Amino acid sequence: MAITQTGARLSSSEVAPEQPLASLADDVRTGLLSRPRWLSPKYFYDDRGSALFEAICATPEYYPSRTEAALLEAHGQEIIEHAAPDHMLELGSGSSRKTRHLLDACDALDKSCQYWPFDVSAQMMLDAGAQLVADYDWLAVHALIGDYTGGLTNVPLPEDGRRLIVFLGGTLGNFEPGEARAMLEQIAGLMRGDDQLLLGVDRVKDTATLEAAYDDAEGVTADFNRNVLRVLNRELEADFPVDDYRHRALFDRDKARIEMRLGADHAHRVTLATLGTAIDIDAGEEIVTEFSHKFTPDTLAALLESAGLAMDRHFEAEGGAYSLVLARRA
Ligand code: AVJ
Repeated sequence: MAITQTGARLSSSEVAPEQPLASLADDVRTGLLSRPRWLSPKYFYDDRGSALFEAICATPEYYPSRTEAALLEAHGQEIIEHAAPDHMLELGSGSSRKTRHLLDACDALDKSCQYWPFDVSAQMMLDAGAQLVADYDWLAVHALIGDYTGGLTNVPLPEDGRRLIVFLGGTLGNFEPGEARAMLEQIAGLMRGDDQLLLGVDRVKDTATLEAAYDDAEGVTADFNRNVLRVLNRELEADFPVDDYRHRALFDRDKARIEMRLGADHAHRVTLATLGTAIDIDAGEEIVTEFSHKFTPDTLAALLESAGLAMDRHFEAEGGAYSLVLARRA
């Protein structure tokens, strides 16, 4: 595996998936020909989508990101004292903005460690990594470029040293229950005796608060949602009439999840030139674009247990609005 040394304490390498990942074309063919039609939320995140997500985090309605950041700031030292990591592997690290609370805690406790961000967006990781090694003179950053949903067995963590696996942002919530369990089992596979998982998940709460968080008044989330159609128009030479699509976010209390959908009021045909196919969308028909599962303390503990993990610490936001947990191998 080729390691690119970008600076004394900054390197990057590609992590191959365990098995070939479905391509955009494969996923779209499968999803759009299904009923109900669906598209994978991972295709939201081109540069425009990533910028829109950052803007969502700044809306008054979308509380998860800032609530999690406040928990990390409040409990950072306790987390680092408990986990005492030599290596911190973060799945879906993005801008690593929230990770700084953990690195600040390492700094305050004079506990150095090595940081292994794992993300598809190489440039964002390298830019963030360069800033991190500049700001923390004891830190080494090894950027891992790849899609962590492709499996973790090729992650090149050294055998020695305690590991803290960091999985924040409520992203586990985007996985359907079976997939979430499989993802946690993959993570458990990287954990030995003293290793820990730091997991951030959103909590079940009143429907109005949840639906507002996924349908802000300014319309940023609506734009973020429609962005997946722009990605398909660009990448698959499709001709979705993007602005004709209406955004909807519904909380399904039985399934404890937010469902984001896109629907057009008029019937129309969409050609996907790259796939050599066309689909006829009925008036009012909706495409499911994201699930965001919410947890209770019980459903969270049950999910962890099903993956061979046990909760060590549970940091809850006021009113149980958000959960940050430290878990070990059971
Ligand atoms: C970054 C995936 C956790 O599901 O809450 C934000 C993405 N979707 N607004 C989430 C998202 C709509 C977010 N995650």
